[in-house]
Amino acid sequence: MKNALKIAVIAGDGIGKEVVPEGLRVLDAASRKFDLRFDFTHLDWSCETFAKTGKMMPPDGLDQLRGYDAIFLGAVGFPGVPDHVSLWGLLIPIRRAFRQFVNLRPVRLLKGMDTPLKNRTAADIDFMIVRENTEGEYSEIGGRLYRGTDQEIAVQETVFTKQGVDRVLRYAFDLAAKRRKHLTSATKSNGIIHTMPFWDERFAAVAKDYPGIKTDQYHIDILTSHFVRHPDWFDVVVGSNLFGDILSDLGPAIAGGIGIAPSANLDPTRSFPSMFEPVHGSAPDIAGKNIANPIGQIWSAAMMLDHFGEPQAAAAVVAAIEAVTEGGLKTPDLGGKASTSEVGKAIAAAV
Ligand code: GGG
Repeated sequence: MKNALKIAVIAGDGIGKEVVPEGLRVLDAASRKFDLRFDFTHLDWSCETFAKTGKMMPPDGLDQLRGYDAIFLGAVGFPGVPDHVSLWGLLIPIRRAFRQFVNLRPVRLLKGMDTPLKNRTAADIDFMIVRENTEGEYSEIGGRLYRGTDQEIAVQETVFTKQGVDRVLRYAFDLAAKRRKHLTSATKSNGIIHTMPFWDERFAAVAKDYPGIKTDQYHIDILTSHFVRHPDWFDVVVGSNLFGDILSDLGPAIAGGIGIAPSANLDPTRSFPSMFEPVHGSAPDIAGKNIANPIGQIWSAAMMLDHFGEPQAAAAVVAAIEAVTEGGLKTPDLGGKASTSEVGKAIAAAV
């Protein structure tokens, strides 16, 4: 038997509390099948905690997380706590403190899933979005002046560093090298006059080290159109923090919806724990009804298994998801009637 992998579990808010147990159920099934051991520690860090303590996590929260092999997170945000408070109080500090500079978000039309795009099949929709995850447009630099007056000013600085841009570009090129050898860059260097031309310059410079990779770049506006009209053009797509965030909601929308979308916040150097979470948020409108789709969370668990060096277990979980969707057991967001726990149990059984 292998050593236990220590996983910090933060279910968070809203449907996070419903989909995380299904992710854990499937991880338990995978551990039995593949002789793995997981040691889960549940951390009750959420908007509820904020309401009680004024903080999303304890002051030593990041130090507590440092010793884990990974973090398995559900969703963050709930009415009553402003979204920027909940995000900057939990998710973003974790990504930054643990240098999770890659947010990897697969877009793939799984078996049994419908795409809203006419005449498209699984062969057309299979790409990876690499989102820069620690700088860019998500920056604390800026401020507000003259609040509440007619002269009120809000300023927000975007930060691109050579080190930060190059490392995420290199990750994307390396990933493309293992796939279909094609990398697309999301830019907006016509309108954003300083940071985006810099991003393009670095993309061209790093590309010189990867002569075997075909490259192209599109302004973000037309790129969104191409995702819909030509999803088959893409293999790996790399974008800044904001562009990657937007593209990775659009991508899943063509592959069955945001409820199935997984993500991995990776520190590729493995100096710190990486974090695995569905792309979706806490969805307060459907929270507490046992109808949320657990697939995004379960697929994120598969990405965590991959990160742990267990590709067979990861593939088995994805195959189990596909067996269940192909069998027609689906939550209401996919047009079905199944509950969150029914889908989770079926996927665990299929593993
Ligand atoms: N699954 C985590 C979650 O709640 N995400 C919602 C969200 O708004 N995330 C923002 C981000 O990924 O930057």
